[in-house]
Amino acid sequence: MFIKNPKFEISAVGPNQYPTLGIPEIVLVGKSNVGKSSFINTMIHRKKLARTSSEPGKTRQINFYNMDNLFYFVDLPGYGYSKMSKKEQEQVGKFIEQYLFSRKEISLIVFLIDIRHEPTQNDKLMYHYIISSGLPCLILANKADKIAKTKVLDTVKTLQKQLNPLGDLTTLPFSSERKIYEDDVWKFIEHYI
Ligand SMILES: Nc1nc2c(ncn2[C@@H]2O[C@H](COP(=O)(O)OP(=O)(O)O)[C@@H](O)[C@H]2O)c(=O)[nH]1
Ligand SMILES: [Mg+2]
Repeated sequence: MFIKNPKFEISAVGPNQYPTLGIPEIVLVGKSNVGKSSFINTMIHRKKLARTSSEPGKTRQINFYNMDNLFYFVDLPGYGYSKMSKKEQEQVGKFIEQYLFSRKEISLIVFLIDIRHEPTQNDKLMYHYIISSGLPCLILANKADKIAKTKVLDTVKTLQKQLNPLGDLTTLPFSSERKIYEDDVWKFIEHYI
C-alpha cells in the first residue's frame, strides 16, 4: 500500500479529543523504545512524521496519524519507561487500557516486541489485555537487523511460543533499519482495513 499524504492529526490527552471520522485505527503498542514511532515512519517512507524519541512529559498522549483518510496509525504511549515512577507507569497503563477497551474504531493492534529479548512482564501483561479485548493482533519482533539473518525465523518462533503459546496470533519479524519485511506487514494491515 502506498500512502500519498500521511498527516499528523492530533495528540489526544482524552477521549473527547479522539478523531471523529470513524475510519479504522491501526494501533501500535509496545514498551517504550521498542520502535513504535519508527514503525510508522518506515511504513510510509517518511523520516520524521512520527516523533521517535521517548519524551517522558508526553507519555499520556495518543498520537493519531491520518493515512489518506483511509485509516489512522495510532501511536500509544510506551509502557515500562524506566525513568517513570511506578505511579506514573500505572497511570499510563490505565490510559492505554481506557483507549483499548472503549474505542470502537480499532481494527488491528500491532504489538511490537524486541527480537533480542524474552518478552518482559509488561509485554505479557499487554498480551493478556489484548487477548481479553478480543481485538485482532499482529505481533512483530522488531529490530530484526540486530540479529543474524539466519537466526531471525527461529527466534521469531521461540518468542511466539513464549508470548502466545497457542500460536494463534500471526508473528512476523520487522526492522525499521532493514527494510525487507514491510510488504508482509502491509498485506496484513490491508486485510484489516
Ligand atoms: N536497529 C534498530 N533500531 C531501531 C528500530 N526501530 C527503532 N529503532 C531505534 O530505537 C529507538 C526508539 O525508537 P522509537 O521509534 O522512538 O521507539 P518508541 O518509543 O517505541 O516509539 C530509536 O533510536 C530508533 O532509531 C529497528 O528496527 N532497528
Ligand atoms: Mg514513540
